[in-house]
Amino acid sequence: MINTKNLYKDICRVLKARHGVSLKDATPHMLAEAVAQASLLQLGDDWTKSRQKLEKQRFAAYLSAEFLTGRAILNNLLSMGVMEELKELLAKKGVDINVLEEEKDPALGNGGLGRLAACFLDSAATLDKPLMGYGLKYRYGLFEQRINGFDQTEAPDEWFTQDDNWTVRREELSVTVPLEDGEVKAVPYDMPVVGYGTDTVGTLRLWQTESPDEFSFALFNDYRYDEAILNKNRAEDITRVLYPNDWNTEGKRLRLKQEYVLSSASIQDILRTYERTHTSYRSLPECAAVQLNDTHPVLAIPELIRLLTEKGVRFETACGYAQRIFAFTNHTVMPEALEAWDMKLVESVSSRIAAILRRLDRRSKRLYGLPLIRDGRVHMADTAVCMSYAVNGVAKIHSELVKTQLFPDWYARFPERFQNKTNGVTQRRWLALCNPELTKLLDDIAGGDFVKDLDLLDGVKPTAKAAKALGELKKTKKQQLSRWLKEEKGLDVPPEFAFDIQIKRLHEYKRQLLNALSLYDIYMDIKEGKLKDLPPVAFLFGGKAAPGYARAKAVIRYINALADRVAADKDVNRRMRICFVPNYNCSAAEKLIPAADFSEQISPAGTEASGTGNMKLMMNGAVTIGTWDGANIEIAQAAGEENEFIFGARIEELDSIRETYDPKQIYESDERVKRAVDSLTDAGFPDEDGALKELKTSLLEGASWHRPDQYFLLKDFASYREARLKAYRLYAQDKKAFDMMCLKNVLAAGFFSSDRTIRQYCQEIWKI
Ligand code: 26Q
Repeated sequence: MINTKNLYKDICRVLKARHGVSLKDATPHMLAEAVAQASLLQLGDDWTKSRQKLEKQRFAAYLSAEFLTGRAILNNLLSMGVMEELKELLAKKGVDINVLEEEKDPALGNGGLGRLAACFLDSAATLDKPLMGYGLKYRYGLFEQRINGFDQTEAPDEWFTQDDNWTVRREELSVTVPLEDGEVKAVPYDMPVVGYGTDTVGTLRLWQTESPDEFSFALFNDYRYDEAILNKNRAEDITRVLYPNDWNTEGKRLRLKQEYVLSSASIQDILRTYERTHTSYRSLPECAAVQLNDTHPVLAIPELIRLLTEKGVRFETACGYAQRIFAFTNHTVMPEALEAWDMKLVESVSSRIAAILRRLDRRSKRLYGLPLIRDGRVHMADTAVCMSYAVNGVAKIHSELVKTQLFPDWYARFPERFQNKTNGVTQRRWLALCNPELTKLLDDIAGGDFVKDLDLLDGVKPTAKAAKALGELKKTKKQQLSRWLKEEKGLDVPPEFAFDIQIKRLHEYKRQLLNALSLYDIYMDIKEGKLKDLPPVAFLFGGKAAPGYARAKAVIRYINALADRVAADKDVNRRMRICFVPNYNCSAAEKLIPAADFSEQISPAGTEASGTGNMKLMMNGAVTIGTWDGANIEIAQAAGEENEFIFGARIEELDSIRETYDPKQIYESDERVKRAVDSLTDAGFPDEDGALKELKTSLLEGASWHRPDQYFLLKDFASYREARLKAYRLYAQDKKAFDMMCLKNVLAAGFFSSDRTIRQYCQEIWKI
């Protein structure tokens, strides 16, 4: 356990040593740095011990191109169990601990998949499970989103120029990664993952690429400076920037290099650990499990085989080991998101890896009758399924789709490999850290340390008194959010409104456009004097569009244009408000989620693998307005269907109408639909490049690559309106009943702790 007074003393010492200032004169920036360094000092022994322990037993490695960790300082203070006492010690010197919120939020991930990886590390450390995270240390994280007029623009996010206080460079553990155009050096930077209420400190190891001979002396002495620089850049380019998931990475050589560096460096590291205590590779599968977070690190499979065969292991033996070491998680059913690399490209990055992939393809055809390479492209998901002992989806419905839609042939051959692991989220960050008010309430009514074990909420009686208290504290969280929106983003959102929130990456399948079109419909109704029984509602959106994704960007334009229209309309703006929160990220989520009354989870059935924002919102007492999709289903089942507002076509129905679906018919016959869809072109919203018009075309005519309205916005439009009106009316007419629904959601959130998910991975996949 960390002693707060010692930590405090170290903070003061670091400030003196590095800046020559005392606590009360430190800038927030100095303080952030000092807290990090003092924490690392205090955690040092525990961290070393945890690592030694991990290396002595069977462990699991979580390979992921993304770890969306969020801010570290306050989270780590919480996990170290020093938050309250340190807060008081600092306050005595006139320092508000909340100045540490100025820490920059490292955006080393796109969204759900990266955040899930971070939640998993937190849970594993808390449960004392030996799990090591392996990722990449991008110099630029996901771009910073700005709103210019109504449109998104992107700015680079250079996260660690100032705030890289938590990684420790481990020069001595550097490895060399062979690439076709020369070797690069991969240097690991370790980040501690502090378990909550335990001495375990896990490790997130992030690789950064550098030139193997930093100055390329030979070239330098030859006065060939530009060549020397070129080499340096060629290496450093690899981990320079995180790719946004626009799924248009066809032919992106640099992305493939990233994936290979992550794979190679991590596997080399794992083998090195193993070799310290073993002389043969026979027991490698008993010592390590390697979880592949989607296909991004799948080159780890041929890389392991390459390294083992180069050490003298027979090819077939190495394949057998791989098939007992690797496990694969799929995170999406979108066909366009399944990675398939051109073999010529692979060849140009690593001819050895290309050769092994071809051999694996022949082996797969021979043994299982199933190819891995088709039309000259290697299918990463097929490779993963072929070479793994376990394959899992991330929610019940999704794991069924993985079997029946994505890999039916593999499922027929290896049914025993296929599993489900419904996602979860860590209640440390997503409850204790972001919502201390609710945490306090639960302390009072649940007792026990549910921050450590969320299942303690299971048997708790939902009383009217607790429901009321929840309603009251939500008011506080809304006031805090409203203030933050004003101060940080310059946005006006009245805190006394109901808050309806949709926060997630912008994507057509997530249907932010359905939400916005439905808001246009509600807006026009209110303007016409209808819907007088609705409470005032603020509709908040947050999310980034991939820079090359024109339609997603058009949706942002439409939302902002509509927001502007509504705010300026005196007939309506006391009844509704629309607000697009720029630069949605982890820290914004921590503000938004505790203030939500309604959680928008409106993907068409069968498209959202799981969702995890839905869980965070539920845990904080929002009710779901959602479709029968992803983890929404399990959320509704856990909290009771009567405590959510479920709408829309189910998957069977969508499957049966897909071929004959005619959205134009709905457009022609439903006046509300027509009015809303026409607003894209006829409401006077600025649309110089015709992007809004193209949205309308995509709904009514389709495009060369898809049917009209491929995500069934018009199909679900009416039932969506009905569900949301019912939800808002309950809020207005029976706040007691509404608060009770919220409370029942909170109390049912135990299952959605990533602690439960990690326990299942440990028992059913990793055997640790
Ligand atoms: C791929 C190739 C090239 C460049 C980028 C990518 C790429 C990067 C990130 C592709 C996909 C992603 C991220 C996917 C993702 O976040 N999926 C979400 O995963 C969550 C955790 O399982 C689920 O809850 C969500 O339903 C799913 O959408």
